[in-house]
Amino acid sequence: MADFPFSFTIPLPGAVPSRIDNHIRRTLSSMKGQFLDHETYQAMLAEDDRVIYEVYEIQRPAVEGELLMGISIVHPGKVGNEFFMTKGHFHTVLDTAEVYYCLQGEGFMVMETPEGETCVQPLAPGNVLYVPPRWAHRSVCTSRQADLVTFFVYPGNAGHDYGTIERLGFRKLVVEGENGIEIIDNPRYAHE
Ligand code: PAN
Ligand code: ZN
Repeated sequence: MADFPFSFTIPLPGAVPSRIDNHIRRTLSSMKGQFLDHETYQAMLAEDDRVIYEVYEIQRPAVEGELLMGISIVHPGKVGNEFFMTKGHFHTVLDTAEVYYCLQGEGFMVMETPEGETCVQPLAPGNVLYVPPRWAHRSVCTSRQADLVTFFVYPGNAGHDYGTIERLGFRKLVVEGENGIEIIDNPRYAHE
């Protein structure tokens, strides 16, 4: 029997969807090794295991033909000079794409391919970002006060490979430099 169509709303501001099947909260402790400044990371963690980002998932079967949707909310903040961000991942099925639609806040999507191409695109309300197949992606909130809120859609069979990024890091980082927001080469990037 075919599934029945459904709809839900994403009221703004706030963007907490009217339908939520799963709510994920990622805290500082789940980001071990991801931020450049390990010392500041440890010091912050000793004080408080704060929530860095949240995801509201609308669940569908994780199979080809389905589309998985949800809302991603990255909170404002920094570890040292580096802005709060998602863990980031490649899709396990590398040849799967994703669409992000920015609803609130400001930031960047940091992307790279396994071959080492990089691309960092700004996110602001109204921006639609197409992440092509093969590109790892991480969202970064650069606002001082506002959450970075995006709506995403990706193929049901995509899967998430977090291990590659946990091992290597991303080649580019988004930091607060002397002259404002800067995109820098990751000095800790671990070439394989
Ligand atoms: C998004 C991300 C979400 C959280 O749904 O999963 O923004 O980021 P991490 O998965 O890197 O923790 C997506 O890209 N799904 O494929
Ligand atoms: Zn993805």
